[in-house]
Amino acid sequence: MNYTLTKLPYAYDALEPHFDAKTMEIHHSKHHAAYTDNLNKALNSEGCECKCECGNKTLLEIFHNINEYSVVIRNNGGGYYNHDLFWRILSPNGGGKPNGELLQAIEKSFNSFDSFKEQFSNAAATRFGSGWAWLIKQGDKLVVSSTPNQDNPLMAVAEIKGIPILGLDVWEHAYYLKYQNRRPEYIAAFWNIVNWEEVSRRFNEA
Ligand code: MN3
Repeated sequence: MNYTLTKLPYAYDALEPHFDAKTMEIHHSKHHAAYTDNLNKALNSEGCECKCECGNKTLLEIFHNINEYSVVIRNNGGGYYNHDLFWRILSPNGGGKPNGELLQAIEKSFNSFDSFKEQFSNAAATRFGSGWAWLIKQGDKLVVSSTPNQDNPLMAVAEIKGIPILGLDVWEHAYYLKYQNRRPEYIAAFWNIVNWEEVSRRFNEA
């Protein structure tokens, strides 16, 4: 089994001025590419021999039993999956608010779209060091959470588990070239390029 680097559905400079082209290029062609290669190498070398036969399992099954796998598979499997989600929930035509069932679910779980945004932004700003902020589906409910490193809410080790429908990478590699230490500015810029159509699709599928 081999995972393939996600093809971006837009050009590297398409998310300017919010996410700059150079950061997008390095983030996708270097960071995401490395997670992809290292995941494939780990699955091919340790996967087939290990007791859990991880080489034959899907990433979701691996995440569900992540304690049985190596740290290399945890970090690179998460890195592969998280960035694949991240690129898809961004769009040069994004921003604004979701509508329909997703908006209703957000309002039901957080009282208002603005209080959801505030809670998510706060989770992203206060995640210490490297990690991700998430909007996840837990049954009928939507919940905001964050995870360290390349962990995600699908992993058995996550403090708060659920199906991620929106994620924000808060590793410094995601923003340092343009925003340096100003993570809150990067988070504020993110809202201008969220692809709510894709988030709604994931919400309906979850
Ligand atoms: Mn990243």
